[in-house]
Amino acid sequence: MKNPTTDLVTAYIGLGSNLENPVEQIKSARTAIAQIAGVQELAFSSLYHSSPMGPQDQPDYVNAVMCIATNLPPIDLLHCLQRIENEQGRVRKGERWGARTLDLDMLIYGDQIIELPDLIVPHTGLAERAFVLYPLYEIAPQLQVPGKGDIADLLAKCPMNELRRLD
Ligand code: A4P
Ligand code: MG
Repeated sequence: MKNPTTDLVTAYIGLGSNLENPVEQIKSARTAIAQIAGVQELAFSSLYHSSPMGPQDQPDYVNAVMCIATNLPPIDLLHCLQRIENEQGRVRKGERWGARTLDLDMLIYGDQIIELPDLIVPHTGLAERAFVLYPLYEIAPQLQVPGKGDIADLLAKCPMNELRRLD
């Protein structure tokens, strides 16, 4: 029988910020995610500088990807991520893909494909976004993305364009 308190799933979180000191926003979010009850950090990518996808009249982004082990169900994990976004001053102005202090996307949750009204996993657009694929590949080069295939194959089809690694 399954024991929900001990069954750990490997999940990947995409972090993005382009307001109010993005590097510090990403570092604070990393700490906050690692402190969620039921979450353990397994790996964290380099930070990447990226041009905005969407409206161009906004600052460039800092992006990263974190790998965690968790026993939280996916919806509970999403709510924890949204709480951290709010605590770090995320304001939703209704503009699609607008500037934000912090965006936390659940990229992958184990081998699950989830299609709920409030949660799509793997995250929409994951396979086409350089600012997701390159940091993800850095920490999980063997990853099979559920429903989409080998990360190395996805990366090979996605030009790096203006993405660059910080540090
Ligand atoms: N939602 C559904 N699935 C998920 C998931 N897997 N993870 C829902 C997180 N949330 C998920 O999100 C809108 C709704 O998506 C939520 O209510 C949640 O239930 P949001 O954070 O309120 O709004 P958003 O992030 O503006 O919307 P969206 O469409 O998710 O945008 P993206 O895809 O997150 O893109 N450019 C660069 N260079 N780097 C970036 O990181 N990010 C975005 C936002 C735009 N341009 C960017 C970047
Ligand atoms: Mg988002």
